[in-house]
Amino acid sequence: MERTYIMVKPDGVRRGLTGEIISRIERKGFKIVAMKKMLISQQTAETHYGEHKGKPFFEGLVRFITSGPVVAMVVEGPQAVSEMRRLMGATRPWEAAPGTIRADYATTVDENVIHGSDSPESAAREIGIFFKPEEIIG
Ligand code: IDP
Repeated sequence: MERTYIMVKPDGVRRGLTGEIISRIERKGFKIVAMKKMLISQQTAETHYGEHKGKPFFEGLVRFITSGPVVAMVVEGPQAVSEMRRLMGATRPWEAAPGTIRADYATTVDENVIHGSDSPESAAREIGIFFKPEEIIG
């Protein structure tokens, strides 16, 4: 069993796609072991996206992810990290495989609906940023 950090980004929440995304995760057979709607602070956004600091899109990315509520989740299942990346599709929606969340619901790289950890190490780090251990109910 593996856990990954998944987040419906502000564009997904604004567009009413939260239910659709939860539904896809559940239909796949994965378990949502923690979930909350929240506003991300500037500081948390900069920590979460720390690896992109200094890149030209960093400031815009932080502004976007703090622009409205997100729905943060911990998703559990076999190979959850790589399988959720596969369900999400590529970062650039026009490169995402048909039938993936980003291919079906996004058109631009800066507003691409969903975040998912890219490795088990990132997952552990990101889950720790957004959830207290007691908020995770297995
Ligand atoms: P990921 O979300 O698929 O893991 P990352 O490369 O980790 O992709 O980038 C994090 C987020 O930063 C992306 O989801 C996207 O919203 C944003 N991003 C990445 N590259 C660009 C870019 O070239 N322009 C604008 N935003 C970008």
